[in-house]
This record gives sequence, structure tokens and C-alpha cells, in this order.
Amino acid sequence: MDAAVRRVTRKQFVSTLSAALCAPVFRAVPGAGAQSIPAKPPPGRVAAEIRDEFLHGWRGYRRVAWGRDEVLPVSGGAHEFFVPGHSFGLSIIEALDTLYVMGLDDELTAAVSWLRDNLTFDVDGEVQVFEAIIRMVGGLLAGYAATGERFMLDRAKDLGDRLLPAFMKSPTGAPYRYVNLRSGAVREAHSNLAEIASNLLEFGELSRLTGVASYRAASMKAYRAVIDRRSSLDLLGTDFDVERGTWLGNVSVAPNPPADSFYEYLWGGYRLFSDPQLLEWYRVLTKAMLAHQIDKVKGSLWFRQVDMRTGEPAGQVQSELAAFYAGLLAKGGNRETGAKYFQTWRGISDRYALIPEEIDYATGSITDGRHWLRPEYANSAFDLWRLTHDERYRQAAYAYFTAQRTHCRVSGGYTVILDVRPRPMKRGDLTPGYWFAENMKYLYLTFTQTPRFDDRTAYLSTEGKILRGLVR
Ligand code: DMJ
Repeated sequence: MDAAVRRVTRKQFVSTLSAALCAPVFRAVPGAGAQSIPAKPPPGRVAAEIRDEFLHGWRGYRRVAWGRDEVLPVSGGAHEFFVPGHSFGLSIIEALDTLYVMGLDDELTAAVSWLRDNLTFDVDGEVQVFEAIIRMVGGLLAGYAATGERFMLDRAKDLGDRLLPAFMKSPTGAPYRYVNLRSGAVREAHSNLAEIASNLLEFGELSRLTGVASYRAASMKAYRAVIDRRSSLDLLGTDFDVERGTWLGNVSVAPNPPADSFYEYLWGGYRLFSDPQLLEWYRVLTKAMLAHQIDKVKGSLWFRQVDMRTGEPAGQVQSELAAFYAGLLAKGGNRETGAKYFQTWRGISDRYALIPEEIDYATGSITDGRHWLRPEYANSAFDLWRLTHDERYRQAAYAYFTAQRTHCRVSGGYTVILDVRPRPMKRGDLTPGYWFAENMKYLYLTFTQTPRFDDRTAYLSTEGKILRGLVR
């Protein structure tokens, strides 16, 4: 899948908004309602089931796509995520710390050995800066924390050095979207919030571990470039010209993509590096979002799109990717609002079994029926479980897990779904790397305790990388 397809742009939002006007009203899909999930799923048994399913997907990848970026589990093919014709073994990098916490040590040894022998970033190819940082820099840092293998830190640093020109060559400090790993040539000044700032956790850790300050400094400069241009209501736009330092449009789509992890990394950055500036920014921007964007429809809580200058409503579309925000709100101290937002998504999960990519909550219609094996809902269930130990979050996580097992499991692993409405659901042919990094890790850690994961100190990135809290 093309990298551009994965993130929902504001342009896509506008087009789905108009498409939604002609879409049918929400109807329950026959057989899609809440499954009979026990109120208290037995954690030991469930953790074993989750580990088994992770292994099923992993063995599918090993069998036909070992060393390639991502597996196509239905056709038995593979594809490269970043550079056509060149593999970084992305799924291996994505899986490292999941293999570790699940105690799959032989698999981890094979993964480490493949990376040691094959991974190089000296490639004459262009990568998307945001994806390279959250998936590969973050994955290697988590792999280093899990194994102590120094070469992983060295390669994370090498990659970080090759990505830095995207920040350094920008007049504002907000990074260009693409960089050539060998030449340092940059491209695409029209970026967005998530891509500009979802690097502070990885670059901050890289600075901490290497003693080189420039990575974290670059991330902070990128944040400042955008936040200094907030509106008088303390709202941000979504798309941003990193050369001119101007907004490309005035609509705040947060917490939807492509704004989502911009907010996640303010809180995460504060937690990891104790920087009071990040806490202040998080508080100011969150207060404005809660004041202007909350929308209550038939007992459910959503976040509407608004004009950043006036707060006037500009849309009522919600992406599945926004589901992460329930957990973030709770972590940041807005526990009740986070719990209500999670409840909203629980309703969608119960209705369709699997959460579709995008819905128009005003008309009650699906505007994009795909289910891309995304982890955001499981991520919030995990965050809320860690904070509250309320069994309802385990129950929600187990329902999500069993629905994926029912609808997405194929003999070659797990696949994305093209449409969640028909029965049987219409299947695609891809296991995204983040399925190995995120879904199965959040689910597993929701149901089990392992001495390898210190829940009190752990902090996970937007790609589910355990940057702090792994114990060797
Ligand atoms: C992942 O790469 C990360 O969770 C990112 O923050 C958003 N998109 C995907 C999963 O949906």
C-alpha cells in the first residue's frame, strides 16, 4: 500500500464529508453485534490465545516474506513499504519488542541475526520521515532496550543522522516529509501536524542514549514552529507549509489524522523528559480542543472539526485512528472524558464487530468501510486498563481480539478487511507492520504481567514501541 494512503489528509476529510451526505444511515450489520464475551475474560487463557495468534501471523510472515517489509498473507507475496525494490525488513524491526515481551526468544534471536547481517540505511532511496522515525528509529531503540545489542542503537543513530536534513534544511525547523537517505535531498514542504512532531519520543531517546543533543533539539524546534502559530483560541490547523511557516487551511481535525500523534507526543515527551514546556503546551491545546471540539450526539461523545480561528463547526467525521485519544485523555488527567470517548468507540465495535476506517457520526453512516487492522482502539483499552483496572476494558479488548480472529485470520496470517459490512467480510491482502508492533502487544500486555515489562515505568510510542520500561 502506498504510504500516502495510510494517513488521512484533510482533503480526504472534505471529500468524505460530502460523500457522507448521500450515505445510508447506520444500520446494524446482521451477526455483527456484541459477541458473547465473558464479563471477566480469564487473563491467563486469553494471554495464551493472543500469543498463539501473534505466532500464527509471525509464522506466516516468516514462511513467505522473511526479510521483506510486509507480508501479503492471502496471495503469499510481500511488498516493500518505504523504497520500491528495497527492503529494510520492516516487519522484523516492528516485532522486536513484542517478541521479547511474549518470551519468543528463538524468534527474537533469528530477527536480531537477520538485522545484524542485512540492515543498512545507506540506500539511494527516499523515505517518509515520519514513518521512518516512528517505525524504524523507534523499533531499533526498543530492540536495543530488549536485547542490549549495540548495533541496533548504532543503526538507529545512523538512520537518525540521515533523517536530520529534513529538519535542518527547513527554514522553520518543521521537517520536510521526505528525505533521500544517501544524498540528504529533501522534498515536500506541505506537511501536517502528525508528521511534523511525531518524532520527539524517538529523537529524545536517541539524544539521551547517545549524548548527542541535536535530535531532541530538532524535534523541539519543529513543535515550536507550529505551536507559535496557534490561533487566538489556542487551536491549531492541520496542514502546514514548513517552508513558509503558514497554515494550509484553517480547519482543526484533531484528534483525527493527520493531527493525532502531534498531541500524543506532547504528553509523552513530558512524561519521558520532564520538560515543563511540553506539559504547558499539552494543557493549553487540550483545553482548547475540549472547549471547542467536543460534540455530543445521542449520548455519544465525538470530536467535531472546527475552524481554528472562530471555533465554528466544519465537519462531523471521525476516523478510527482518533480512537487512541480516549487513552491519551485519560493519561493526561481527563479520565472521565477519555472513558466516555472510549465508550463511544465500544458502541461502534459492538455494532460492526470491527471498527471501520471512518464514519460520519452525524448521519450515522460509514464513509470508509475498510478495517486496516489498526491498533488505536486496543491502544486505548490498554491505557485505560493500566490506569483503572476496570474489567470492562479487558472485556472490550477481548471482543476486539476475537472479532479480528473471526474475520481477519487466514491460513497465511492476518489480513486487512476491505469492507466490514458484508458477511463474510470482504478481505484484502496485507498484514501491516504495525499489527506486529502494536495490536498484539497492547492486547497481550492487557492480559498478562511479565517481569520483562515494568508497568510502573513503561512508556510506549505512537507505534507501540516500548521506549521505557523493558527489563532485561
Ligand atoms: C501506526 O503507524 C501508528 O499507530 C500511527 O500513529 C498511526 N497509524 C498507524 C496505525 O493505524
